[in-house]
Amino acid sequence: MNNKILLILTSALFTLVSNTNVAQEQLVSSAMKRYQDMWKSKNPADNEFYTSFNYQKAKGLAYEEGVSRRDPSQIIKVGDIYYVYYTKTEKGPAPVGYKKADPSTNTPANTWDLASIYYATSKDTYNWTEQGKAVGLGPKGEFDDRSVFTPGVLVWQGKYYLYYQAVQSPFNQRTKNVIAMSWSDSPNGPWHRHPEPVLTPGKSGVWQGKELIRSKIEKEGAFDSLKVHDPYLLVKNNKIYMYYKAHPMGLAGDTQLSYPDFSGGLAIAEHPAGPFVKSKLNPVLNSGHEVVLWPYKNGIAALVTANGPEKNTVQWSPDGENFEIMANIVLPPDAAGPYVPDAYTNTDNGEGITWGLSHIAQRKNKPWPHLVRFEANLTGKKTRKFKREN
Ligand code: AAL
Repeated sequence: MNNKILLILTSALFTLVSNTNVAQEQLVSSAMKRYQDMWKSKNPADNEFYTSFNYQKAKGLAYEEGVSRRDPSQIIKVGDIYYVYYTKTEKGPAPVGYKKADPSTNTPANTWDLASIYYATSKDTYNWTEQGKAVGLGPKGEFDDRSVFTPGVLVWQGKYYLYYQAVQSPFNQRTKNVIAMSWSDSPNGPWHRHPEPVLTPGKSGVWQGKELIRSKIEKEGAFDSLKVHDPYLLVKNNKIYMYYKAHPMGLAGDTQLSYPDFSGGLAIAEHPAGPFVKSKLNPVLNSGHEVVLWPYKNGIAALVTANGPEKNTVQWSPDGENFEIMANIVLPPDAAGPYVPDAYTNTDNGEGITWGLSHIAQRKNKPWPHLVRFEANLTGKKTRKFKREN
């Protein structure tokens, strides 16, 4: 082989090899690019924000015909006793929807209408004893005369605070609700009703027409112009952080809205009675349903479920206001109330969560919501006992 041929062959080989390299570089799918660039931990099992969920019966709070038990609060531990607060309706007729729920017939519109807040205790976290009513309806004509439900609990300077949704009659699709509060010296009550709401919906939009339909608006309002739901309390920066679920007037599916149908708001106070000042960055979560958060390391983690483009994710934020998706999860608990050991300790090294109670919403053959126990591992510590991969 003369030198010229050798040169041609070598350069052809070089071109082939470099073209193959270029081709290989280009042959990266979007999924692989995300895998390489985005996922800090490539194996879900090594991602501290990833968990699967196990479910067990919550004895004493399980299915009961005619009775709705739902939306458990975070669980607190006082001495060696665990406490949970939740929405309960007394044994009665099945819900009939907003249109037929005439206040004079005492027929509920849904499984959280005409409800009160009850509480239960447990020593072993599996067997629960319902202790009775914590907070009932307010006087007729007041902001809480129709239903009080979805409690969140706060322990602050030796006192106990329950925050909850309160609805005044009549209850229909356009009813705006408030967040109310009652306090006590003991987790067992008696509870003292704070005379005014502590949080109200944001700047109003303008409804269209007189028909009581939530989707019809002429002008949109704030992200929380219709509902402030599911208060959830943590202590950060020595302040009371109240997260809540928000709905705007109108529905994003029907109108061009600037805000999601379901989002998460934050309001911060220095005292349990407020004033609660809404974050300028609201909404701080663009998806989710019942709001579930816990201190984790030097920030706050959130379980985002059920609704919105980022449903079924665990998110984390260093400041409690700017959340990022950290893991995708499946079969998360509905309306979880986790046991958060350091919810109110102002920690900057949050330890995470391992269990709690959640609800099973109404099903066709089992129309009454009830509570179940769940387990997770969102502590960053791997255990052999708990499987972290599905
Ligand atoms: C819940 C909460 C609110 C809703 C309904 C009862 O889980 O998000 O309270 O209104 O569902």
